[in-house]
Amino acid sequence: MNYQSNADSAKSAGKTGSKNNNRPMTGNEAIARGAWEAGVRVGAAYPGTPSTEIMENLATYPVEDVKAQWSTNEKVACDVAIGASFAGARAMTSMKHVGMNVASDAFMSKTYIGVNAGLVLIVCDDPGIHSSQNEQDSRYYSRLSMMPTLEPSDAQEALDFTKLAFDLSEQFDTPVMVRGTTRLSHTRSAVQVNERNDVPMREFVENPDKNVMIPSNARTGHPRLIKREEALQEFLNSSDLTRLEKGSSKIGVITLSTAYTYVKEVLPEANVLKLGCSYPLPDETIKKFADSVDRLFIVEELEPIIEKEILAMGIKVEGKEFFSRMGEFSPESVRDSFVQAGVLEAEEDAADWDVYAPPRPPVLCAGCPHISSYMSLRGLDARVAGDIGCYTLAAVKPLSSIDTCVAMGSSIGNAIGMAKAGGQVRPIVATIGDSTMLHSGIPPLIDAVYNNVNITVVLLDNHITAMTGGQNHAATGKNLAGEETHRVDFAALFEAIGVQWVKQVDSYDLGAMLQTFREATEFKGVSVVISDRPCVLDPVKIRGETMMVRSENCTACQSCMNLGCPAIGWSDEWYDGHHKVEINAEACIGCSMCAQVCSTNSIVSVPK
Ligand SMILES: Cc1ncc(C[n+]2csc(CCOP(=O)(O)OP(=O)(O)O)c2C)c(N)n1
Repeated sequence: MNYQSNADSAKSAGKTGSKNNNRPMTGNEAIARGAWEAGVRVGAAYPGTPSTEIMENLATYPVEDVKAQWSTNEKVACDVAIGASFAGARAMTSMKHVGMNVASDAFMSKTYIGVNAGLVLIVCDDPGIHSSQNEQDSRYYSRLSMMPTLEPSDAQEALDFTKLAFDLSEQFDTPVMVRGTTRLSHTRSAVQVNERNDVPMREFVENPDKNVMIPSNARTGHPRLIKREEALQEFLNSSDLTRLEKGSSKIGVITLSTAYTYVKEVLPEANVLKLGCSYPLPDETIKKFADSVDRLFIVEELEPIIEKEILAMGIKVEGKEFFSRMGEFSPESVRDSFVQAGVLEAEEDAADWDVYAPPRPPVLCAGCPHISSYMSLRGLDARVAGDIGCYTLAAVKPLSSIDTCVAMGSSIGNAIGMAKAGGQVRPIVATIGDSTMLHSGIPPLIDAVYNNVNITVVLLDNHITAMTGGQNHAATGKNLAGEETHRVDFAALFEAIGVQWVKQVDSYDLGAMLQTFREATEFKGVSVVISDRPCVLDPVKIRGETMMVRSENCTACQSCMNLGCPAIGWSDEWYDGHHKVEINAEACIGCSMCAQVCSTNSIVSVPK
């Protein structure tokens, strides 16, 4: 099958515009483009690095072509795409790797059902853990759900494979996964674009035996899955998705994804079998390739998934004994591994690439409203179950005020468990951001009320999904397109759940915060404090009066340093053997929290 065939039947001009159809695109932009060219009509996602820009980009295409939306979490997004496919529209959902865990309940059954219109699930893994809570390899989900998985190696393939995924989905009656990684998502390269293939809507197919997953139907669905795997394997053995690049027969390398580009750079002469699909595997092609080389390697990032499957075919292959199971590959690391394997000679003056940028600790922004919440919790000596968002940075110095953080939405459940376990002398507090609360904080909050535990929940409401770059959510009053929509009223929601004690407080008022936390933790039952201030970056750019230090008054007590505000630094002046402090006027946003904690009233607004 030629995976560029969609271009031939393109109809509408849409965003193509100029005659030169080459343009620089990141992998994420190319995925959105590929989906649009494939005639996708509905897209839904929850943000997560490195996948976020896929849905943001899809939303830039004409709304008459495609309706793109933020959903409250990945499971909802996946269900929205599934619903659209049932209704006859080509549909897509995108997520980061841990989003797969959230969505998995839906797609684990959907693979049994199959599709009506094409259904594509994009997942972006994060080898090297640049911005995640773990390094899981989503290809295990391909096996678990038996969902065919395409793995592009550059932005051009990101576009082509996404388009192809819709065709395969309909041809083989299955959702199809396209798996990328951080490097693919965020690397820009030239991409040939084409016009949209406005694939017509299909009729809704009334077929409860196939579409309703009750046990009797699931029992017939399972053998369908196994047959489909065989059919896909047959297809892949003759498809140009599996590409042989002939070279010396001494070394054969099976590789895929961005690892392929590193192999080509490091071993340009090698015999390479490039896989476009990592599940199922083109078994016959692999066997023939293995027979044609003296020594066979598999170069795959993260887990030895393909390696084990090749070994299970009875083929001798070398892999993870030389190529790490952890972290992100690079041309340098792949070269080093081939040196270790004795394939390449070590280069004496190999590189100057052990020149690294000095490490910089992650910090919250100057004036970040999360700072005061954690300062106040420190004042209370609370046991803090944290969650995932910008505020997780309060776990590190100087705030050092989060005790645990597991996964999105875990904080409240973890706090319930701590309370149920007993033996805790400190007040038990769960801290959770507004986007995370909507994502997966509501069911555990209901659980807390239902099971009548003594915990305090602090909703860190900065009115945005800050961690992933400032996306709207159901409590911002705006949708993905930036249009006005209903805004969830948190206080009303908590009261409806049955929380008896709810108070909102301005995050910049440290005294009020501390007092409110004290009252909340003294309450017997579930209490919720809404710490309320918009993020300093979004949606409103806050700027109060810039602060300065009256150096003559500063006694270098360091109280302001406890905020961890990046606008505050050491000055060249000293008091009693300690550095005094100064404020960088460019970075200061005038939140005044430093003035509130200053023990000598040395911090004041810059006189006008
Ligand atoms: C299951 C899952 N989905 C998505 C993400 C990516 N992510 C991390 S935190 C976060 C939301 C942060 O927003 P919020 O809770 O409002 O806190 P803020 O960053 O604004 O302080 C997202 C989307 C993730 N880590 N895990």
